[in-house]
This record gives sequence, structure tokens and C-alpha cells, in this order.
Amino acid sequence: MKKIIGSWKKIILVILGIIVVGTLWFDLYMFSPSSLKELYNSERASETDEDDSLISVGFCQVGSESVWRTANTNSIQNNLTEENGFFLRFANARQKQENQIKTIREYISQKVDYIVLAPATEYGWETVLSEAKEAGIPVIIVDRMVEVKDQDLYTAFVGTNMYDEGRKAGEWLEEYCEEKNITQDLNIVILTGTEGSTAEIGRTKGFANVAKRHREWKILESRDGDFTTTKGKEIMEDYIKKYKNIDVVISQNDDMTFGVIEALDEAGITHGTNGRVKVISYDGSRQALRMLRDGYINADVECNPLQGEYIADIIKAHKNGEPIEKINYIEEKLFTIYNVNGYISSRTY
Ligand code: GZL
Repeated sequence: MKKIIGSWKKIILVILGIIVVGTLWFDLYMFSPSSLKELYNSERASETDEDDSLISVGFCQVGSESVWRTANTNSIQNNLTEENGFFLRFANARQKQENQIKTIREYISQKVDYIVLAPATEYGWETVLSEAKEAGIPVIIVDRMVEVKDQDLYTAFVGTNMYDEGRKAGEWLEEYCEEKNITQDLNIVILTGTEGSTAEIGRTKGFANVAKRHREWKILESRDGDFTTTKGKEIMEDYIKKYKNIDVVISQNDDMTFGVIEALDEAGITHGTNGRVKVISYDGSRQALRMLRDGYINADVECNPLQGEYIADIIKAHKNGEPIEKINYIEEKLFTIYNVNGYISSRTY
């Protein structure tokens, strides 16, 4: 009996303690010019107390899913600096369009001068881009494209031609088959990037348009690896279980390719220059170019993430009322065992 009373006393004491501390904190924050409230307000003020001489830009990035994405983010953050005349806000959407839409609305309420959007997927932008237009905020689309009826919903696009990238992958395979005099059926599996993204749409269409010239090219299956190494490995492990005679893997970014190589190695399947399975990748990251040089993969279609300088120049030109191009593609190439050595040391990502 004594024990029960003792534990009740302890519980009551704890509850009383919580009430006392809570009351004190509430008074401290609400009714006295406390450092807490001033600190909160001063921090808020500094966030919004921008230097008017700077061009304020709200950058809405897809996520941080790949080496390419990190390089793209760094390029934009390293060029839209205060020294270069910008005040940059940044948000990582974790590859979710709904997060990007929320962020754009925040930028509109913060009255930024420009919005830079790297759209996770192509569709579903009409409403929020119309809100930005109504607010008089120009939108620069970067990396991937938006599918909108009213082309005035964005001021300019800076990125790469993903359809061309797919075509280059297909044409490399055509040339390889001619060089090796391969005429028999070719069993191909594909790992695509995030479904509905321009990279997935363009690379898939570009490759498919070459593939339809070859009845002997059999595309066994195509699955969405969301541009990540983890999903790339999972899908390739499943492909290996399902198909015993894969000849070619098309992987729509280097990060998924890293997963593909892991799965092939663990299954004891050779790959690359002298291997059984030929691997074609996209992006052209340093790590992948080293794998190409060492014969682990066969070709890598460059997709250039270094877009920051182009974006900074376009925003400044637009702000100064100078004419700007609506669509701005960045130069890129195809890497093979024959040319890769000249590019690895200078690769910044
Ligand atoms: C392509 C870009 C793709 C890259 C991936 O422009 O959108 O997204 O190929 C990245 O590495 O995740």
C-alpha cells in the first residue's frame, strides 16, 4: 500500500514541475521584451531584410538523388552568389512535385525577383506557374522541361537535349553492332529515370526511334529506377533472375549504372568492353568515366549539369531588358573508350 502512495506522489510532483516550467517559459516568451522573441523576430527580419541592389532568386531544385544533381545544385549556388549580384533562396523537393509547388508559392509570397525551377516531372505546372505570372515573377526552367499550353508561363529554358541523348545511345549501339558484325537478335533491358521527367521521356523516345530501325533488337523490359543506385541495383538483380540472356543494358543515369554493375558483379556476369553484357549509361560523371576507361561499361552519354553560369547570364540580361533566347541547350558529347581519357582529369563532378 505504502509503495502505491509513494509512486502517486512522484507522478503528482512530476506533473506540477511540468506546469511550473511551462508557465515560466510562456511568460518569458510572451510578456517580456525577451531575447527569445527579439531573436525570433530579428532572425525573421534578416531573412526578409534583403539588400535591394541584389537580384533575389528562388531556386526550386528536384532533389539530391544523384551525383549529377549535386553538381547541378553546386553550379547554380556557385554562380548565383552575392558577389555576382544575387540573393539566392534554395529548396530541395526530394523529387516530389507537390513540394516544388509549395516552394514556388512561398517564393511568390516572399516576392522574389525570379524563380528558377528544375521540374521533377513535365506535367501539372499550369496553375502554379500562372500564379507566378500573375505575381509578375519571371520563371526560368532549368534541366528538365515543363509541358504547358501557354509558353509565356516561363521566360526561358536552360538545359540539355534529352531526346538527342537517347538518339546518341541508340546510334552508338548501331555502330557497335556494325563494327562487331552482330546481326543476331540482341536482348536489351532498360532502366529509365523518374517516370514523366524530361530525362526519362527524351532518352526513352530518342533511343526507341533508333531501335525501331532494328527488328533484331528485342527490348525485353523497361522499368523506372528513379535515378538512384539502390533502385538500379534492385531492378538489375530482378532482371538477372528473370532473363538468362541479356546482351545490353541501357541505364538512364550513372547512379543507376553503379547499381547495375554491382548486381552484375555479384551474379558473376561479365560486362563492358570485353564482357558479355554491354552497358550504356548517361550523365558522364567522373566515377562513370573511370569505369568506361577501365572497360567496365561501354559508352556514356554526357548530360551537362554545369548550368549555373548560363542561368546567371540569362537572368541579368533579362533584368537589363536585353533580348534572350527562349530555349538554351548546353553542349554535350558521347564518351567511349576511344575518347574518354582526355576528359577524366578535368571532370569537376
Ligand atoms: C538530366 C537530369 C537527370 C540526370 C540524373 O538532365 O534531370 O536527373 O540524368 C538526375 O542523374 O537525377
